[in-house]
Amino acid sequence: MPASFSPIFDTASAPAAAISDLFKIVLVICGIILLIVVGMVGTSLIRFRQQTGAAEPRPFFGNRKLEIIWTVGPALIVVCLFALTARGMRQADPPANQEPDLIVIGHQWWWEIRYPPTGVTTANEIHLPVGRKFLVRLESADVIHDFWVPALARKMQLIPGQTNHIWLAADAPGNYAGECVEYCGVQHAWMRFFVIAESPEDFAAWLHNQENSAANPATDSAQNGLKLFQTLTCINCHSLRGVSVAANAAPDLTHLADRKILGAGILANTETNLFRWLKNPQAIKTGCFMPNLKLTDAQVGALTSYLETLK
Ligand code: HEC
Ligand SMILES: [Cu+2]
Repeated sequence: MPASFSPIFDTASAPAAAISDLFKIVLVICGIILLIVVGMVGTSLIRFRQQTGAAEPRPFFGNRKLEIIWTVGPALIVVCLFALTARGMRQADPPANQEPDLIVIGHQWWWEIRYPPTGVTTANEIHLPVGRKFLVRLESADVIHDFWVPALARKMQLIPGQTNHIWLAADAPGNYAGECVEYCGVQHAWMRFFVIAESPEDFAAWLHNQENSAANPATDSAQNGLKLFQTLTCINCHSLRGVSVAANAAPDLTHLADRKILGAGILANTETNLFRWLKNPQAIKTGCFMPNLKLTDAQVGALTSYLETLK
């Protein structure tokens, strides 16, 4: 896989840093409170334990000084945490009613990624220019999913019939791992994606290439593959811009060979793995919504050689 899972301590954007700071501060405050409570309980246990022959200890009620301390102290802590939370929310929540730079649609069990002004559609891989804040609109095609790139942004649910928004930005180039964090069915664990943050020039070049229609098949085998693609029901589910448009029931394959992963992270996108996937996706991602089409090795070979040309 292109990158390892980023813990939330290793952030690369202002909103993620604000959330991470809040988490660390809460952790420290709670740690201190835990030590105080455990320390006092421990001390009481030892100091006031039963002494042989001693009388019952004298109970006492009320202590204004202590009561003020334990009321005002926690109230101040809560006010500080509230302020830090408000700061985190302001950093992480974009204004409503603005045109999004990016639309992410959750499907069982993959991510549809759209760049609205351009018509570019891809899957399981978000490209992002370093240093720019992208407004992301989140939608769901079926059940509730949850979008999370720990190093870059807050978590946000994708809810059927509703749109949610977040900021997505990266301060440094890199591959940032993301995943679905709301149980959404049998292959929830394999609903992963990557945010690829790159220089504005590289991003522009990538986007420009994505705007192209699917490459024309150059070899006989690829030509044969395209024919099979059009006759073996693939086109009912998958779009190939320039060839045919489906209802987005499945990942857009126009530039499949340019992507790093297959099946939302379950396989690296290599020729061998693509062959294995087409031969029987159910053996690889059991329960996913691509059926085993029981293709022959020759058919799979031709399809693979065609799809491998879709850079
Ligand atoms: C009934 C709909 C359906 C049909 C028909 C179908 N697929 Fe799929 N395909 C899917 C779905 C859904 C996925 C995503 C699976 C997942 O990751 O959970 C997928 C995934 C893929 C992927 C991996 C894409 C990626 O970015 O991860 C490839 C490649 C692919 N299909 C090729 C084909 C080819 C070639 C055919 C025809 C032989 C075909 N599919 C027929 C629904 C379909
Ligand atoms: Cu999920």
